Amino acid sequence: ESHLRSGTSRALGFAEAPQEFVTPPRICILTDPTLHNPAWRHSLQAAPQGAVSQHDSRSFLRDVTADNAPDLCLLVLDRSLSSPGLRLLSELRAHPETRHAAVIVILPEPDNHMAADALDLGAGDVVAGLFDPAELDLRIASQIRRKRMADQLRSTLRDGMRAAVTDPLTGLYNRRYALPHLMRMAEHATRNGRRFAVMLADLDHFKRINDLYGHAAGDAVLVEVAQRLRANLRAVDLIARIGGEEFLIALPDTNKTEARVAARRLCRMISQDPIDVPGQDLAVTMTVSIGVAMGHRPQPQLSDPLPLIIERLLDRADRALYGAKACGRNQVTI
Ligand code: GH3
Ligand code: MG
Ligand code: MG
Ligand code: MG
Repeated sequence: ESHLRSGTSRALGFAEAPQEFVTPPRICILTDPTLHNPAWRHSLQAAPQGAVSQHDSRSFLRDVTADNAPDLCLLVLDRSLSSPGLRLLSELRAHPETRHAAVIVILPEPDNHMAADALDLGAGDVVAGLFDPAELDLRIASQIRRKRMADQLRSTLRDGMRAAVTDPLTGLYNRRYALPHLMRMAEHATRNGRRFAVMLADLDHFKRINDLYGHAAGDAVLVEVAQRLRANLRAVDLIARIGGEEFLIALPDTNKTEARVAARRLCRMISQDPIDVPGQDLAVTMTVSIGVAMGHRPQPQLSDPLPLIIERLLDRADRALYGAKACGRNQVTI
């Protein structure tokens, strides 16, 4: 018992091991208040402060937030609590703030069944019975190292995925994101018998901006136009830059009248205030033409494949846009 006690205290003390981590690791010891094993209770109470904190497992998941999300959970299980303990492990895996935490399960004595269950449920490591304190130090450090590497990989992937679906100039979504999203919107509308609207918005005589004031001025205008369009749509609406000066906008749960009102408002928001061109003491008045097509409420049994529905929808919006251009620009055709 004394071996266990001193081992735990030292391991959790982290006198040397965690120096390698730039951001101090956050370690949570999760125990059940009814834990029967007196050795554990004693040694855990001696656990040092700092990044290490001890929690009643029942309140921990209720209280954990992004700010105190752990890098590592030491889940101290008593044999008599095996099944709630393992349930807690599943809950750690399901909770958004603990999903990526490393977990080391500590068993009071070797138990192959429980160890296998714990590993199966996502524990990174299992320690049982009496153990060498230095070894627990190393196991903890190793789990944290792996967890930190996984964090880095996840964030790199997230950045990469965001970059892959974002237009770098305006920050809007790009075509690669927009089309599958539109497909999901159409599917949702079909399933729920709702209408939705698709708009293609194209700046009028945009080429002149480039020709008269240069490409950088054109870029600045595109950024401001994107900003105005986004600011005048709902959060549920999709807006993407799908061409040089062409934007795709999709409005779920929107009927024809509402779509017309929304499109006209967008036209007005672009034309009513001139756009400053940075570094040129100049403001240009831009206008936009918008073609709108309505997503119909299809008869489920007669409905065509989604990609075909989307293609036709965009085709109708494009023809409407052409109509708006032909009728003099700065207007909506629906
Ligand atoms: P219309 O009213 O018929 O749409 O006329 P327009 O001049 O807007 O249309 P056109 O398609 O002839 O010209 C679009 C121009 O947009 C041509 C291209 O140089 C410019 N363009 C495309 N992408 C960018 C960009 O990222 N930055 C800048 N500055 N210009 C761009
Ligand atoms: Mg054009
Ligand atoms: Mg244009
Ligand atoms: Mg165009």
